[in-house]
Amino acid sequence: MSVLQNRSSHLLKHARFFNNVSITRLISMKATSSTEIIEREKKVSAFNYDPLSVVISKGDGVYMWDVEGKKYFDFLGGFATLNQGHCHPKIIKAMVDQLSILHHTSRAIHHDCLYELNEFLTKTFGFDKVLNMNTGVEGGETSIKIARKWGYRVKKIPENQAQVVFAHGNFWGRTIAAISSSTDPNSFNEFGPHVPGYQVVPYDDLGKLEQALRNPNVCAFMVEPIQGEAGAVVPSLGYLKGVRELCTKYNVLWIDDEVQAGLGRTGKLLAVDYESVKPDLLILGKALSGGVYPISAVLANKEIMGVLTPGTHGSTYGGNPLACKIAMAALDVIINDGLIDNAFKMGEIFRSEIAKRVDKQKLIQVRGRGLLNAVVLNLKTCPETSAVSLAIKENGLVTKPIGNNILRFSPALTIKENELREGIDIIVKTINATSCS
Ligand code: IF1
Repeated sequence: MSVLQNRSSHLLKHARFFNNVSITRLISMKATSSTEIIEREKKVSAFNYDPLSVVISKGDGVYMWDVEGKKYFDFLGGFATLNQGHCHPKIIKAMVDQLSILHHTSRAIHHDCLYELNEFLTKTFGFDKVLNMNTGVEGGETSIKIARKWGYRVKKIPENQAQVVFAHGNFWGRTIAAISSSTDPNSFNEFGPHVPGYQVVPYDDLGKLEQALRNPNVCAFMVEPIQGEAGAVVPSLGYLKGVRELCTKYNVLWIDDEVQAGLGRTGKLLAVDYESVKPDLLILGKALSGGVYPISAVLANKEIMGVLTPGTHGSTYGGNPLACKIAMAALDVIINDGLIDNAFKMGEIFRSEIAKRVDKQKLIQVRGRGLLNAVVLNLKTCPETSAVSLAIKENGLVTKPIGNNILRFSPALTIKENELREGIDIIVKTINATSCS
């Protein structure tokens, strides 16, 4: 049977199905249990995730409820987007108010919300210009395009010879450009050919970085100030200062990926603030919207951002009025509601309690800054983290493993001390009760 005949018979089958079952009746065949929802979701969804077996139907602050009404602490935080917690009233209000006024125009015309957000962003982070995008990975792609164009126009790198350096263990998204720099086979396997002009050096190794930056064709070094996906890997004190010095010395743009570590997550406004250094390009995402809507941004000074001229970059939704209002509210909550200091204080408690109370035979390391933390388990005495995170979920706390022996914890920065201690109790008791059967 030809492809066309095959396609039409498929459509016919579906048409017959739809004739008998109206869309509303289809939707009204609502699932009522987690098991049924998971089953039905699996049937019609790509298997690019293997989610924890919990079906959430409500979130509020640091809490979530599943379809059976069971309450959980959310220590996953929507992949560290929910710095402000679920359904923060200020952010929801900003979104709802704007939604019925103007939610999209495209950047082919001006609207009355972008100037406010970008004035606030440039003032808050100390850069001249903002380029508004949607997802974190678009922020990374945008930064690499700017860096390459700057390389050709300003550093006079020969056309198509520009090199971008990345750190081993980097993760900045799932596009072809992003996975081309990945050192995780799960991310890059069988997606080749990969983007050329990339080089990877060890993380937290200034010697190896300097060797790479000596190449006159290097236009940029893109790095996370704390590696999120690698499991909250904190570099040695002085690394970020060293990155700044080497990038200045070799006329290389430092792209600081703060999509996960930024916006208060590590107990500072930006993770680079721990060493009081400033990158050349800053990427923000995730909590820039409080997990309400995809919003990202790239910040840079005009001599760098100025290489982009009309028509050389863009996005359908980037900088839309709804996103601007949401981002303003999200930033207001982070900066004015004490979330940054709270993240610092709660992080200190989290790491010291875990280090003190988890069975020494089971714990290899607890690491992180602020409320971006990871617990590294000893697989000689502990089951794999997929089983541990399931047991922790049964005890009322949701988080997600990274690999087979790391648990990452990124609760809302609004968490109160008593809530944090309750969550720590669940984590400690569950890990200590596990056995390597
Ligand atoms: C997945 C991790 C978290 C990021 C950094 C850019 C991006 C991310 C430092 C891209 C995205 C997400 C993607 C998600 C898993 C999740 C993640 F485990 F992969 F690392 F949060 F920890 N820079 N991270 O962490 O942002 O385009 O997704 O908006 O792809 O499975 P995005």
